Amino acid sequence: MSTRRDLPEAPYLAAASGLTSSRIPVWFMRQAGRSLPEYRALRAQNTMMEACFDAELICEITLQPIRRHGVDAAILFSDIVVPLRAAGVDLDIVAAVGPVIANPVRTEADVAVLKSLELARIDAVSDAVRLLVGELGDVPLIGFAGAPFTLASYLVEGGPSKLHERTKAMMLAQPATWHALMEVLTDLTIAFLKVQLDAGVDAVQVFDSWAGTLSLADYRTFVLPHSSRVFAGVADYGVPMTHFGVGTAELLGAMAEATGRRPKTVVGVDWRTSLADAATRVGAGTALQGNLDPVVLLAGWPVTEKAARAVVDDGRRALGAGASGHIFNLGHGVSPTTDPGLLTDLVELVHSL
Ligand code: 1CP
Repeated sequence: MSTRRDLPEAPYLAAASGLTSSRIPVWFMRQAGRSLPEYRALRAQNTMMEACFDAELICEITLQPIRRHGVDAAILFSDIVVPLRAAGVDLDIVAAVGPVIANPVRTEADVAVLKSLELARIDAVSDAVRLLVGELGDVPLIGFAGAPFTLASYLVEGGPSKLHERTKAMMLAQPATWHALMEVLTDLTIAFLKVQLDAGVDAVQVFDSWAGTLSLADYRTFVLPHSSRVFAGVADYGVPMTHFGVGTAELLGAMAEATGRRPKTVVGVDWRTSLADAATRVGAGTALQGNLDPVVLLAGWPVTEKAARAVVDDGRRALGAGASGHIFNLGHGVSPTTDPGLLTDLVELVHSL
């Protein structure tokens, strides 16, 4: 384990740790990426996969939104499928589509093949983290991984999906195969987070973006034990850990449970649930992150300003309801068509409140 930076003044780390911060911290999921012209210029010369396995490019793309927006945290530029690729799964990230898996995982035999996978070192990722820790000054760096369910959804469907039908069918009809797959993915997720933590990231976020497709009962039976193992597997590092998903109103309590409700845990909330309501759902002592609807930014500044002020007010109510901190974010990622100037203005506004 490497020595980590000590950033006691960083508002993001303070809010995530339940301490008083000097201002409301703000960062944006997908802040690095297609909304930025400087990102599109770099990507025109490199495929997404090339970028994800090149330390200099990872570093540059991670820094772009820091320079431009003055956000309170950087998120490592990578993707949730990078550890699968590094372990030898044949996949690509296709422009305007997302991850596409050459041989989707549908049977017990397919899972058996995955079992032999092991995450070796991912030098580009560790080198990039070390470079970034040197470049970022007092801005914390968030590492991340996909949660086992969301990774499984790409592997089983073969690519992006709305209803996750094959994934849920496997889960319900072949529970032994399902749990075997989730075991493998849990190990891979822990290993990918450790690569980043050992190289020096200051916090981690686990993206279970598509868990909201499940009922609470199915989440508890088929997902929670595995996601809990992810958080338990990296808890010893003692850094803030965030658990995020979309459409998870009914799952927020269980998602908080998966973090182990250790000190320094954060639950991400989308725009469908008020932060005050989320605070009662997750239980006292957990910080909340969110939750401006990313589509609001497409409606222009006056609408964005009003909605952002409402999120900040809601965050204050959440603190009153027991949340240990509030980190301002969108309820999901920045839409590629967002005017980046509005994101910069939004950071300034939240910092002024
Ligand atoms: O700020 C950042 O962009 C950080 C880097 C980052 C992160 C945290 C990327 C780069 N991807 C992710 C996580 C990720 N990847 C998630 C979880 C977060 C979320 O819900 O948004 C998911 C579900 C993916 C899978 C993925 N990769 C998608 C979604 C597809 C779908 O199912 O709808 C897409 C479009 C990608 C490609 C991708 N990843 C990242 C970028 C910048 C891009 C676009 C690549 C390009 O065409 O330039």
